Amino acid sequence: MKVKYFNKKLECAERNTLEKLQIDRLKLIIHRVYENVPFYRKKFKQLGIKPEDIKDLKDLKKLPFTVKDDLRKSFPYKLFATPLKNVVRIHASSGTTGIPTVVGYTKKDITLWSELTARVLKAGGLSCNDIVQISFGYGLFTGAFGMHYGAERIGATVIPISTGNTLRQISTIQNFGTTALICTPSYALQIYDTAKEHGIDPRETSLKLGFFGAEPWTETMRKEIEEKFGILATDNYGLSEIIGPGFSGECVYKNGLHIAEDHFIPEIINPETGEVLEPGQRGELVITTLTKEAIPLIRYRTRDLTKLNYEKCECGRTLVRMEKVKGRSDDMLIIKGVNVFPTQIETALLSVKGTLPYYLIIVDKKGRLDSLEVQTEVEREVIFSEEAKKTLLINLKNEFLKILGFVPDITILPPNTLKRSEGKAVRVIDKRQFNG
Ligand code: DLL
Repeated sequence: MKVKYFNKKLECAERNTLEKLQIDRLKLIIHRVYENVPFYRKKFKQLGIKPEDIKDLKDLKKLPFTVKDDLRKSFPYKLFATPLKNVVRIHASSGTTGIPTVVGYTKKDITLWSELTARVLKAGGLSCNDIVQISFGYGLFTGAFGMHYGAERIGATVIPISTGNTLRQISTIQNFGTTALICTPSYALQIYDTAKEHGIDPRETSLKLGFFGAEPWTETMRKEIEEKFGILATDNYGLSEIIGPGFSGECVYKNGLHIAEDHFIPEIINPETGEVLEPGQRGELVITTLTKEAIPLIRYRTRDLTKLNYEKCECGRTLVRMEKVKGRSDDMLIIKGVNVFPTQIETALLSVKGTLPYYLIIVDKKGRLDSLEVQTEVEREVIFSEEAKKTLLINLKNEFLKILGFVPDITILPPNTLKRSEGKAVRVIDKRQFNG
């Protein structure tokens, strides 16, 4: 397989070189937040920590966590470590609770961000010969702008089409000769379905690569997308609080997402106790930014669950790899005492022939017990055959038993019933707060 690097020296650095860089940068950033962000100064003082106390990477765990609520309470600019006159860009994520979290970038932050997205794009196979269609939404969301600057930095030809108008997405792929598609995995599926409805086979187009992310998606979903489009599909992870896409991404070997460790320190903690876990143990990802100017964050709790692998990758990169994110700790449902992640339901559904990759999970209360209903679209042929319906239901029940240990209520629906998403898909409706 052809391996490409954007910054080989750093992507393949020896671990001790990387760690030396990390500790030097950590010391600087700790001084900077202490001096410039009252929120951190107060927190450090409460814990009796002075910047000079941070001498080693091991000292990181002495530092306090930062959580999403700290950003909300600092709305809009109170966590910024630099005067607004130095901030050239604002992004925000809306979330579900109302107050958005606002983040800023200095000119240097934007240059760094472009380098980091250039790295993940190159790792996933992009080159200056590619024509890149960016079908993430341009706006306050970091997905489109982040990938846009990285693709330009590589010298690829960028089509900033944004999301939506799915038919136009397809004609653009055809007319402009798009070779790489960038969007959420759920939107990629919608592009596929719309193409098929219009008699176009995405496998026959010029597409070769897909860079997907911004929401959880399973290996089964990846396989489905790769087969449907005839492309190599890589996963990209990031969050606006930290920088956006570019934090980590898969290389062509698709075996974990390389984290840009020269700019971020990842830790994995037990989400209940906050204790730092050993490499290889799964828990909540915590990130410290080392070089961000506008809004540096110390030990930011992402709520995303993953584990870290420090082994050198087949691609030659030494940067630690994080496992594909299976979900957020706050996405976890507890049904009949069993922990369930939406991605487990996706794996079960897509393992059964006849289902379509569109589903909705409805959690409710029946009396005092929680109930789980899984609605899934199935192929048209299944809907019209009692026999096929029966077989599909038996197979689904077996898969659920194997993966979840119990069988939820299953509702099968004809194609095109569930609401489609152009950005992040909504997979779960929790009615418990209304009916509890
Ligand atoms: O989703 C940034 C991004 C854009 C990443 C484009 C990749 C590609 P936010 O809108 O702030 O930022 O949402 C961040 O989305 O904490 C995860 O829960 C989830 N998430 C992002 N990427 C992945 C992924 C962008 N590849 C939140 N797999 C994060 C699973 C993901 N979850």
